[in-house]
Amino acid sequence: MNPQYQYDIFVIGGGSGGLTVVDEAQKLGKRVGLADYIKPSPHGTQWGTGGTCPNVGCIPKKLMHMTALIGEIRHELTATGWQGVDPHSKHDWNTLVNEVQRQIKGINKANDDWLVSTNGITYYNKLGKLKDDHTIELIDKDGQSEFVTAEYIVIAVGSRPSFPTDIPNVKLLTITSDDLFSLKKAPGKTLVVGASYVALECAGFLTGLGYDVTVMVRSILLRGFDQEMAERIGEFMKIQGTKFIRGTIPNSIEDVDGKRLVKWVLNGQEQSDIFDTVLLAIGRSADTQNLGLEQVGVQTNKESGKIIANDADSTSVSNIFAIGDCVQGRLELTPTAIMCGKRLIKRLYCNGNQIMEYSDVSTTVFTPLEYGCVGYSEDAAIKKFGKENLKIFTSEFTPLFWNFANRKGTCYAKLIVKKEDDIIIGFHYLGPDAAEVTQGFGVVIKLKAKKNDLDNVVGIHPSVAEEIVQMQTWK
Ligand code: FAD
Ligand code: NA7
Repeated sequence: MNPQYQYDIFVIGGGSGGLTVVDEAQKLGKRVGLADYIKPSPHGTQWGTGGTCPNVGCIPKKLMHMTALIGEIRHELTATGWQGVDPHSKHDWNTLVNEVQRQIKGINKANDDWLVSTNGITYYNKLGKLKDDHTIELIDKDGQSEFVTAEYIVIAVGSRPSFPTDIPNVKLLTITSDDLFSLKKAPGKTLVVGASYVALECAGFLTGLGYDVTVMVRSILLRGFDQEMAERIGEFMKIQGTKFIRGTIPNSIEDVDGKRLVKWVLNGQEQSDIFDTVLLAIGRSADTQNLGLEQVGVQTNKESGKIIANDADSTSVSNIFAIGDCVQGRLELTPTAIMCGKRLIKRLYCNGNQIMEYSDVSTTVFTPLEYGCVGYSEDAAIKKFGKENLKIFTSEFTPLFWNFANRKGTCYAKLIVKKEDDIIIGFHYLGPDAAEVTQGFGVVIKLKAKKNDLDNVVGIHPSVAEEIVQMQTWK
């Protein structure tokens, strides 16, 4: 303990990464300070403790996705003799929002209780700003400031939805994921702008809940993901009723009697349509403005505003660290922010030497047909190793229970294997319960398993995951 400072470690931002740092440090008896403050969205949406994941990210997203999947099962219920189920029954948005918000409030309360009752943690519901390399200014909602000092400072301020700069009033004419999960009025006919993770997930569950949904795609679906899988996701979403406009972006968005008139140009022709809601999901920017970074000498990427940190999470100022979504080049995922925070504390206080590894991280896109993957995409593997040096195994299949109500579409799995040593470097699965299936195979890939190892595994029958240990056909 360095008596020169009030805190051994002070964390700015109480999301997935920041709360982990706080927890790990307090368990070691450190004097820990935390500032967490939520700036409202342009529509005034605000939320409680825990950061993006439980309030406006993973948790409400997954709850709404699950709700859409439950709706899909109405058809199987009817087909298998369950009485009193109407496969065409309508969904009530407000009931869902209330339930989602009830669950979120439960998480907020657990966080609040823990923050105020745990010895060693001092929690400030205030905006943090660096004053010098050991001093943080804390500003409350009325603009009143106080100053605290710390030996180490960890910045974990996350990211917020981006907005286009060339559409007047865009922030008030559109909503983002910051507003969607607590939206008071059903979204109705919705245009989703963007074609990545958040856009496709939201479009998928809104379609599943019965809304008329169009996705406006600037270029490709799911940049950075395996493109064959991405196109298959798009095809499945189309079968479910989501519409796609590809190769354009909105030119203008106007208010017409409370609705949104959106205009765009496609193949040289101006087109337009009226929507009840425009949901922007065009990426996220680091929440680093007004953090005093420049003044203290913490370097950022000029374009993204994200903080530049090395493998050991150290910024250009040696006692200031940065973790999670606000760091340039990191995967924007909750479990990576959490593991990064754990390892940082181990290195700072427990002679740990493990840095966070971002390769071979399993992830799942919760589109109506879920997509889980780990390792190389086919495109990236070909670029790195050459097509002639790879074996790409694929399997197209239909889950047994889909036959009850003749669900349309197919599932698909892919393994990318190096010919040289038979090691599996890419796993891709598009089908039910992708997160559950992929988590296990994530371990397999991390341990550098060979295709031959999978060939020697006895499958579980009947299951969808058995498809993966039975793949014999390669492209
Ligand atoms: P955050 O969780 O964003 O926390 C940062 C905190 O710092 C916030 O509370 C913020 O208000 C606060 N803050 C900001 N500036 C200041 C300041 N100056 N002073 C004080 N406090 C400040 N990840 C997954 O792994 N799985 C998913 O399924 C998934 N789904 C997602 C769905 C959506 C719609 C979104 C938006 C994200 C999703 N993510 C998902 C990503 C995941 O939520 C983030 O990667 C994760 O929350 C990042 O954690 P963090 O600690 O870096 O930041
Ligand atoms: P991403 O993954 O950064 O994707 C942004 C998407 O928005 C992508 O499809 C972009 O198309 C598109 N985009 C970007 N700018 C525009 C404009 N101006 N107009 C229209 N479309 C645009 O962001 P997400 O929000 O999906 O996800 C961020 C993270 O949050 C993700 O990693 C999850 O962990 C949670 P492009 O391919 O660049 O043409």
